[in-house]
Amino acid sequence: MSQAKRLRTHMAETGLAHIMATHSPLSAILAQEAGFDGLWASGFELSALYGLPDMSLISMTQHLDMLRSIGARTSLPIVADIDTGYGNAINVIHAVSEYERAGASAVVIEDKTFPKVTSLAADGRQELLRIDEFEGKIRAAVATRRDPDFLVIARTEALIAGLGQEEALKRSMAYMAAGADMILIHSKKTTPCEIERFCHAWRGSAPVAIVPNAFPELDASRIKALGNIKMTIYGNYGIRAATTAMQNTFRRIIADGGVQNVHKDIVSVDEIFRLQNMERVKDNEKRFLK
Ligand code: SPV
Ligand code: MG
Repeated sequence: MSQAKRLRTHMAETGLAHIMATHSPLSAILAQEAGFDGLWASGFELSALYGLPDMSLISMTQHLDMLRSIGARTSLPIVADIDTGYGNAINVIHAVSEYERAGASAVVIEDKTFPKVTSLAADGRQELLRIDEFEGKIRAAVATRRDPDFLVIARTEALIAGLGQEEALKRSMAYMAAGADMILIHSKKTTPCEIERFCHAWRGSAPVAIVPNAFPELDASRIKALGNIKMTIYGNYGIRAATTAMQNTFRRIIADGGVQNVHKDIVSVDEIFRLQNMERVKDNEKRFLK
């Protein structure tokens, strides 16, 4: 069974896939060990890893390299955040074929113009494509995938752009008709009201995906109660958690004048060895080094 099929089956059987954002193979290993159903190859997280804003500055090659490295060390389905698809429908054809070959189980393509601006920025420049142009990008993605279970997820930024619910519903319906398997609806309101309203009004047969970054109170039980959300993506929690841990540790080392206090509060080197699979290296040394 392909990873994509596994992801579809999981959503059908459990009603909700919990997808954790990753920016590195290590963060992906930790997400898998924690019990998530899949991994989000997040543009925001990878941009932040490079110390850059999430504004189409990271190249497709950089993102693909990271996705391949993540896939090499984990066995969960990967949902690739391909932003605007790196250009027009022709670029989408190239991107989908590369991401599927690299091991992704799904792509999320958003209906913003290239270069995009991160969705959650206050007063961000949020320009949307014409609906028919984005429909072409969705049709191109669907026509390109080789595995019929590979998910093409259309993300509308209509609410992010302040265009309102009617525009979000109209766009979502058009993208579903163009062949999208799911609709990702995003909002930067600090309460889930916009998302809940959208879900109540959504009449399409395509299930919904969300990224509850700005409204963390929308937990799994509240999501399931809405009925049509089948995927929740924890969009920037990995990089924020890593940043919190490093900020605290690094500041303490400076404040304490050494590592004498922090070393008790961080994982041991043995734990890193475990995550690096050093045991296998030891076995191989015994087998092959003479
Ligand atoms: C990402 O994680 O890159 C996303 C989610 O697209 S958000 O940053 O909330 O737009
Ligand atoms: Mg993104």
